[in-house]
Amino acid sequence: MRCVESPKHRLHDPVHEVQFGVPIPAFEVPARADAIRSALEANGGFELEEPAEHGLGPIEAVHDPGLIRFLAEAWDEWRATNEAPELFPDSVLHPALIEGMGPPHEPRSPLARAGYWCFETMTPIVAGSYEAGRAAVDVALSAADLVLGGEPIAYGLCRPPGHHSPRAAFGGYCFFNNAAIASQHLIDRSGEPVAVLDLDYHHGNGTQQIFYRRSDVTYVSLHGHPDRAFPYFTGYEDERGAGAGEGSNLNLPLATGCDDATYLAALDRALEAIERADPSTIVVSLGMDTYRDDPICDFALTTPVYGEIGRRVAASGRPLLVLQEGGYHVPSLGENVVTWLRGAEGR
Ligand code: SP5
Ligand code: ZN
Repeated sequence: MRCVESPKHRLHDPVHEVQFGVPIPAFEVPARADAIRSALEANGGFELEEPAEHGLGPIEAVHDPGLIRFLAEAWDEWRATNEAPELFPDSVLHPALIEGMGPPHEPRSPLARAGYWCFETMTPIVAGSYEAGRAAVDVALSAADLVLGGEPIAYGLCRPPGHHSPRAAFGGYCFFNNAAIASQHLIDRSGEPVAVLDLDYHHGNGTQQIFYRRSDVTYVSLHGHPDRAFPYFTGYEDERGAGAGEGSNLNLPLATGCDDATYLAALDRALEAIERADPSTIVVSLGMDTYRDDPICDFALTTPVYGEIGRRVAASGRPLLVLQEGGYHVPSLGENVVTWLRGAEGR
């Protein structure tokens, strides 16, 4: 199987995130992608290649130009007046602040701008965040090109992840929405509809938002129920899409402790919905934070079930573009990803 990876992910090396109001060690760290890469190399059945640069065009096709500009400028602007090694917002633009009013002004200071574009306190901008985020997009697009070129399956080792970033904001450890950008690229090149199957523990609020009113991308997600799980405000079953996208969004929120059998039953429902949508390609947002030992999540999946999940997804017979999202138990990441991909390849 051909896989795309960029060493530039290491340029995004955050030290902290803020949870429960205090700085704690960052979970979304370079060691995650390094562990997956090592496991792919050690296995022998995977060919690793570096991405080709695709420029800003595919990102501009999905994201607000102001968001892209901010991410490109933020670190240098912050550095000009601050010594702190990470930029976190301290005030974010709550929608009620401007209820009944016109569009807000984008602030000038980097701190205030961070609160204009970021929706939480877990995704610091550090010196290399933008370059790493751009490389993750190129990884996703290069893997998409492999599928467009006829590969039945390709894997993009994206880091930082992407599925929490909507059109005009970032957060949840994500900068650019790699899966959404790759999905749009597939549509632009093929003219055919796609489905995104989001298997990260967290609801992919960003991907859902980007395609909510469109019928050419079906979004289907299995995730921790928002009554307890980040991103808290989306992921409910009654979010079914709107306008032209009515019925093309399916959320399957799951309870604490979700085990292999419960997960596979929900996966079958997800796959039935995808069959009905009849997409030309399935883009898989693959999070390994559903694993039983994940430090910030509460599902109970075991390593062997990832092989079965890969098999069932591949049984659709459609080309698969598999893109890495979350997963924070570093020691198990490599084996779990390899097990998933081997299952999908039928070996
Ligand atoms: C891509 C991705 O997986 N992003 C996830 C971002 C989740 N950030 C942490 C959310 C807060 C979790 N609180 C955990 C409590 C553990 N007992
Ligand atoms: Zn996640």
